[in-house]
Amino acid sequence: MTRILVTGGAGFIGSNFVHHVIAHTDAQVTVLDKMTYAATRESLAGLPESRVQLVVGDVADAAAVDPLVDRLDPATDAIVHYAAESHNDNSLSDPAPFIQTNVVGTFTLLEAARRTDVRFHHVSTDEVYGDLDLDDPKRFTEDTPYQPSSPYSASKAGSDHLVRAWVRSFGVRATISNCSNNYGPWQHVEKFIPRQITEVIEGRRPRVYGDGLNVRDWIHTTDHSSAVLAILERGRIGETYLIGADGERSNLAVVRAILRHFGRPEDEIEFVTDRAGHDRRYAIESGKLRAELGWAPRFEHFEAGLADTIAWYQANADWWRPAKAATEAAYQAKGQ
Ligand code: NAD
Ligand code: TDX
Repeated sequence: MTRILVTGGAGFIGSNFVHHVIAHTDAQVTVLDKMTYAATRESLAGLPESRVQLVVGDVADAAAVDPLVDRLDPATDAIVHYAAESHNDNSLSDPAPFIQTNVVGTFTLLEAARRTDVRFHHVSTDEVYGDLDLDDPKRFTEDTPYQPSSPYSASKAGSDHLVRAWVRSFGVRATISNCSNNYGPWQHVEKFIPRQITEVIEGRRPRVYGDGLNVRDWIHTTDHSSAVLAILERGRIGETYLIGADGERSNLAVVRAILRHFGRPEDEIEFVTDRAGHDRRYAIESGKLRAELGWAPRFEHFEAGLADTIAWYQANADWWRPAKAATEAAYQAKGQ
C-alpha cells in the first residue's frame, strides 16, 4: 500500500489512525477533512510533512473528493473512511448534518471508488445493531440484524447498507468494520469519558444520564487503529469485521473509576436528564477479527488505559478548555 486517503483524519479516531499508519507502514497519507468543530489540527502535529498532507474539504462534495481519488493507484492505494458527524446527542438536536455527511458523504466516496476501482474501507459503529438488555447473554456479531435507535446510528446503518450494495451490485472492493466505544487522547469533551474527566478537573461533579446502568464496551482508540490497518491489509473483500476489546462497563462504573483516580468520593455524581431513546447496552463479539486476522488489543486493562487518558487531559487543558464552556452551555440548556 503506497497512498491512503483518510477521510476525517483530523478527528479523534482518524488522527490516531494516521499516526498508526505513519509508525507502522511506509505509506503516504492524504487526509480529507472538513475541519468541523470536532476536528483538531494539533492531533496531526509532528507528523512528517513528506508523508502526510491535509486537504480541507467535504466528503459529500464530489468536486473535493474526485481529484483526490483520481490520484490513487487502484493496484496499491486505498480510501479509509472515518469522516462523520459522530455524536448521538447532536443528532437528536439536529439530524440534518448526519444525513448529509454520513449518508451522502459515503455515497459520494463510493461513487469515486466505483469509478476508479480503488480499495475502500468503511469505518462504522456497533450502534447500527441497536441495543441489548443488561442481562442478555448475547453479544453483537457480524450476523446481528440492523436495528439502529438514533438519527446518528440510523445514518451510520444507512452508510453501511450503501457499502454492501456497492460491493454486491458494482463490485466495489470494500470492507466494513463496526467498532465499540473508543476512548483515549484527543476525544472531544462532548463525549462521555472526556466530559467526566474534565468536569472533575474543573471541580464539578460528573453528569450521568438516567440511572447510569447503561453499558458500553470500551476500546482504546489505538487498538481500533491497529484493527482497521489489519483489515485494510489482510481483510477479505466484501466482509464485515466487528472490533471490540471485551471492555463492558456500566457508565456508573466508569464514572466511579474516574472519581477514585482523583481521590474523590464515589457518590459525587450528578444524575441528569436521560438521553431520548438511550441505548441500554452494547457488547461486541470480536472472534472473527481475532481468528481470521490474528488481531488482539494491546490495551487489555481498561483502568490502566483510563489512567493514561486522564493524565493526557490533565496535561492538555490548553487544547480542550476553549471547547469546554460552549459544550457545557449546550448541555445545560437541555438539562444535562
Ligand atoms: P469525530 O467527531 O471526533 O471526528 C470526525 C471527523 O470527521 C472530524 O475531523 C470532522 O471534521 C470530520 N468531518 C465531519 N464531517 C465531514 C465532512 N462532511 N467531510 C469531511 N470531514 C468531515 O469522530 P470520531 O469519534 O473520531 O469517529 C470517527 C469515525 O469512527 C466515525 O465514522 C464514527 O462513526 C466511527 N466510530 C466512532 C466510535 C467512537 O466511539 N467515537 C466508535 C465506533 C465507530
Ligand atoms: O454526559 C454524559 N453522560 C452520560 O451518562 C454523556 C455525554 C454521555 N452519557 C452516557 C450516554 C452513553 O450511555 O454515556 C454513554 C456514552 O456516551 P457517548 O460518549 O455520547 O457515546 P455513545 O452514545 O455510546 O456513542 C459512542 O460510541 C459509538 C460514539 O460517540 C459514537 O460515535 C460511536 O459510534
